[in-house]
Amino acid sequence: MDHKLIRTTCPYCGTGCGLILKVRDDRVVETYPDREHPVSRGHLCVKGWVAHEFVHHPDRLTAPLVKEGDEFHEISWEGAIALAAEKMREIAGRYGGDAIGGLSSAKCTNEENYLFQKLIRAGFKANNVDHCARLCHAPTTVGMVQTLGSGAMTNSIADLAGSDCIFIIGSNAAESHPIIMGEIYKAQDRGARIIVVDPRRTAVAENADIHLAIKPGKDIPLVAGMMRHMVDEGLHDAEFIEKRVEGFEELKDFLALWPVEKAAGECGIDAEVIRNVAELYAKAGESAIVYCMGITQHACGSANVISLCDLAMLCGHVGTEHSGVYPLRGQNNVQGACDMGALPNVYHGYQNVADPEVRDKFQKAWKADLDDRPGLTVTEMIGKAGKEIRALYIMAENPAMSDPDVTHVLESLESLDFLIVQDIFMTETAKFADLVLPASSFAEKTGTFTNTERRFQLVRKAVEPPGNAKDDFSILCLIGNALGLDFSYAGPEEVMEEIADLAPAYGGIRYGRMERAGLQWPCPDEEHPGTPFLHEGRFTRGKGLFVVPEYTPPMELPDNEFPFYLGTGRMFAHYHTGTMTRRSPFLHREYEKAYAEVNPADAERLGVDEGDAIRITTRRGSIVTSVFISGKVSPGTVFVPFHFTEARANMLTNPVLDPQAKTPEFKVCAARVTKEP
Ligand SMILES: Nc1nc2c(c(=O)[nH]1)N[C@H]1C(S)=C(S)[C@@H](COP(=O)(O)OP(=O)(O)OC[C@H]3O[C@@H](n4cnc5c(=O)[nH]c(N)nc54)[C@H](O)[C@@H]3O)O[C@H]1N2
Ligand SMILES: Nc1nc2c(c(=O)[nH]1)N[C@H]1C(S)=C(S)[C@@H](COP(=O)(O)OP(=O)(O)OC[C@H]3O[C@@H](n4cnc5c(=O)[nH]c(N)nc54)[C@H](O)[C@@H]3O)O[C@H]1N2
Ligand code: SF4
Ligand SMILES: [Mo]
Repeated sequence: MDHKLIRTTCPYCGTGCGLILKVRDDRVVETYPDREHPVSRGHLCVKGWVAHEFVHHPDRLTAPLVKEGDEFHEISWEGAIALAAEKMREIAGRYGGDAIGGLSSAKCTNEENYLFQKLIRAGFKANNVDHCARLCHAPTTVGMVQTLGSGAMTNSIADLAGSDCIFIIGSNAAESHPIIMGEIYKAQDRGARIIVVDPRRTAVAENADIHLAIKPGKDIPLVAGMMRHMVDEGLHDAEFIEKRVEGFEELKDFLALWPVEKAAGECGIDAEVIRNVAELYAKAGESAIVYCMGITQHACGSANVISLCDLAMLCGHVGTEHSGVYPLRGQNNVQGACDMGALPNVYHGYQNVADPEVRDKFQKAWKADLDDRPGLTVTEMIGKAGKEIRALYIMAENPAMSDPDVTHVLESLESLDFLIVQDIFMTETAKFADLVLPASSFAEKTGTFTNTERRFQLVRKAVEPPGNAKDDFSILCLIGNALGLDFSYAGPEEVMEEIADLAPAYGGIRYGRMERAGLQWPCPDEEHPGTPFLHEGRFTRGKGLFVVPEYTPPMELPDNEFPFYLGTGRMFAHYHTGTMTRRSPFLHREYEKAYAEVNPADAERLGVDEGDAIRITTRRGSIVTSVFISGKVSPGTVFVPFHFTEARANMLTNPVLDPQAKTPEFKVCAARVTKEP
């Protein structure tokens, strides 16, 4: 045979499907599904089937680049590493270690994330390290930790197929998590009721038993109305609450403020419909809640998550095999990047930087002096760039496209004394860099990703990186050593041993145990089989806690000047800032150019046809894009995917943040739409 087959893990979304890469002459020529994979069992979505297509794209970065004037020039790796270390050391010497910020990455492996946060923390005695979870599921961590005690998905993906009722709110799983959607359809085939809450009539909504086309940002009134009806009618699980949850009196006081009719008025859903879905969810044998960015990307994102955890506990629908709360994690390794401490307030395993015992443990293990003050978040580092933050090291993130209000982001990147970008392509962000480091894609590295159900899985190297590119792990070791840290690891497996030794929840995670099906944490020791679902018999925090969700409507609503609701998000064929999927010929053919979904009635009023150019303007900026006439959006609403550089959705978005999680309100702002001549 002139080819080899390599089993690995999909680099796109947090489902973590199993891929088999077919390699010939050091090139990945095809991708197949892995029939024995515990999650995907022989299935892949369209992105997975062509996951190899961007790997050998001619645009791949192949040599380190340094900027001189406005131009990039190739330099040697020795020169690049020395420059990176020297600049960061010089800036830390002049302004203090907390003038250095690091953006780690949910696209990179656990081992790389662990090394990245160790490099920032031990190298500069600062905790300024964060990653794109801030723009995504940070409210999940805040909300779930307060109520249940753990910020992770309570159950496993396969458990969904056995649920009796699935309440999907703010998730377009049919496009964003198609393989998980498959499990939901299996449940529906068994007779489970599927309820969908989404302002858009997505494919998920289309196939549901009931679709609630809620007003954007009004989920708390809806859920409060449902809970009020349950308590009024005695549909709640009094025994479960008595035994396992505290704070019920406070929750009832809050529900007293939300009679069903009032909730209906606020969220735009009929009171009878609210009562009906409350009964379906409460009375079903085992009900699950599935949510995603429609819940978290709001100024009240954390409170939204809290209200969903309250709902699950009120009915005792958590802590069993087919119930639970499912935040669908986005990036391939966003669960892992959080678990590995690529966050400003915790080391890996969610060990608090401010806890003196924890700090002491890491100081000894890392032989370094560490800071006990939490660092800055992504949004704060970008906001303070050029001021408190003088240098940024960005590994595998593209904030020039993915952060809100990008006009300001570009100014921030411009004002830094030194910017290092480590990517596989020359991104919009890398164009601002002083130093660009060419890294490796998933197909060119070894390590682990952790999927949305807390499953550590192996990533296996199939081919060599192009040209002089190096894998992220090696680059981090070189920079770490140049900074005087002892980063002389033999390889990723040795780093996993350090990870396991320093965090109890991962104590039993070892490469040799993950060959077939990976391992789901908590997995405290080498005999432990891993944990498919959490909170059985006891919540991670002991008793569950009903927290009163603080409702705030969206910060910017349509008015005379900006009469449309603008929402942003995703579609099935493209991924985020498009660096990978837009370089995949197959996916590019599916959707070649930027567009905005416009309701037929609005299109007629604006006098535009399919494909016509329109200008969308908000208080932040304006873009020109093309019309996609679609009944998915209601009249008075436009939806813009954020995958397209030529019409950046984030020129438009409102940078207001959820006060607790610091996540931007990507899902709602006010816009004006006009026909372009
Ligand atoms: N094809 C593809 N798949 C992806 C990604 C990708 O870029 N492309 N990205 C991955 C990542 S990182 C993530 S985080 C996930 C995101 O996955 P999703 O969250 O499913 O994707 P979005 O399109 O951002 O938003 C989901 C839905 O929220 C709805 N929504 C907006 N506002 C509200 C509201 O106020 N209330 C309610 N109830 N719903 C609302 C929107 O109409 C939209 O249909 O997808 C992952 N998978
Ligand atoms: N308007 C709007 N904005 C949003 C959202 C929204 O719904 N609406 N969603 C937000 C969400 S949920 C998320 S998660 C963020 C995502 O925001 P980002 O993480 O900034 O977006 P990505 O395009 O995934 O960026 C990943 C980068 O890593 C590079 N890369 C891929 N693999 C590797 C690797 O192995 N090594 C290295 N070194 N580089 C690699 C890619 O080329 C790419 O440049 O966007 C957020 N922004
Ligand atoms: S569902 Fe996600 S992990 Fe699975 S093949 Fe598609 S993009 Fe990859
Ligand atoms: Mo995300």
